[in-house]
Amino acid sequence: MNLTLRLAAIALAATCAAGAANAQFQDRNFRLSSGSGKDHPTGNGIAKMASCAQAKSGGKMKITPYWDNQLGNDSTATQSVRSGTIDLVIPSTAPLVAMVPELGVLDLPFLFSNEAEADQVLDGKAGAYFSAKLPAVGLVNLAYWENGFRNATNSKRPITRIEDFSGLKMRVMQNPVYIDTFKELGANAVPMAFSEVYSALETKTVDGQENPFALIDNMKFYEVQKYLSLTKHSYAAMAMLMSKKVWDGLSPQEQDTLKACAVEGRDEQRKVSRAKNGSTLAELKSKGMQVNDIAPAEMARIRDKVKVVYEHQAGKIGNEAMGLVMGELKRIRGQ
Ligand code: TF8
Repeated sequence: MNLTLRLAAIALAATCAAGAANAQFQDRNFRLSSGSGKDHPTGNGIAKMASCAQAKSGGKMKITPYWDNQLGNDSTATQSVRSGTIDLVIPSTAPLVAMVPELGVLDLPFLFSNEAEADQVLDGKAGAYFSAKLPAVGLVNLAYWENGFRNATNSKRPITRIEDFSGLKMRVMQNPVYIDTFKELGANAVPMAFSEVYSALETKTVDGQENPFALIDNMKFYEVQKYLSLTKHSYAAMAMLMSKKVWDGLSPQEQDTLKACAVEGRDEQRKVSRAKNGSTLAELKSKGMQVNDIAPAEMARIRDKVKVVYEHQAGKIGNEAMGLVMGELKRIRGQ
């Protein structure tokens, strides 16, 4: 075959391959619901995920975020994703225990000592175990993202020891482990959707709440909370969830692209979240919050007091999930 014909054949093959590749991608514009604002590290992650999807699909796969609970809070937006009216949502895993009680193990107080432990548990076989339970409730977990280590804020007093929790009306996520933990600390635990927290703090319906620095800053809680006490009492994960109804209608290439790009977004969001922790805490101080550490002896008393939550909640969580996560932590810690 002469050179011209060979070059034409190569060009034709390349065009067909490109065409076939594009045929694997349809024009999509996925709507994504986020409870945080655009300036939260979740915004960095979603930007990365969206640009990745665009690049890998020849511009066909778009992801459009809706911020600040516009499409509903963690629970209601997740219900909309289950029904297929919204394509994606990134809630904390905590409210998901209503559908998958095993996830409650992730909410146990002081479970993780650092982000590295959280990443290894969530991105390993334990995380896969929880993700495998989600399709049955109409959800596909593309990747675990980070909310972060949670600290307590309130408008009444610094929390320097367990007794300071006594009588505080503390908003908590709608999750039995958080309710139990704050009851054990002596607070009046008030479960409430995230979208209602700012006004509840402003009107003094509740005295305090608990969240990572990034959300305290992003939601401007410093405007209605004087005290930030560095309890670091739990690590909250988020999950990048897609509607199974939508997922099942995608080509294998579209599914692979979404998973790969959700992981790219996860890594970016975790990186930004951790890099900004120090500067965000400084920002909260500069915005008027009185920040206090808790003496090691008092932290030991707090940790000791909430240990019983593990026993209280083990029945709902189940031995399989408890055993899996505790076993993973023992392995990671070389115990
Ligand atoms: C909470 C959670 C939520 C997050 C997300 C930003 O306290 O931390 O804020 O899951 O909506 O409810």
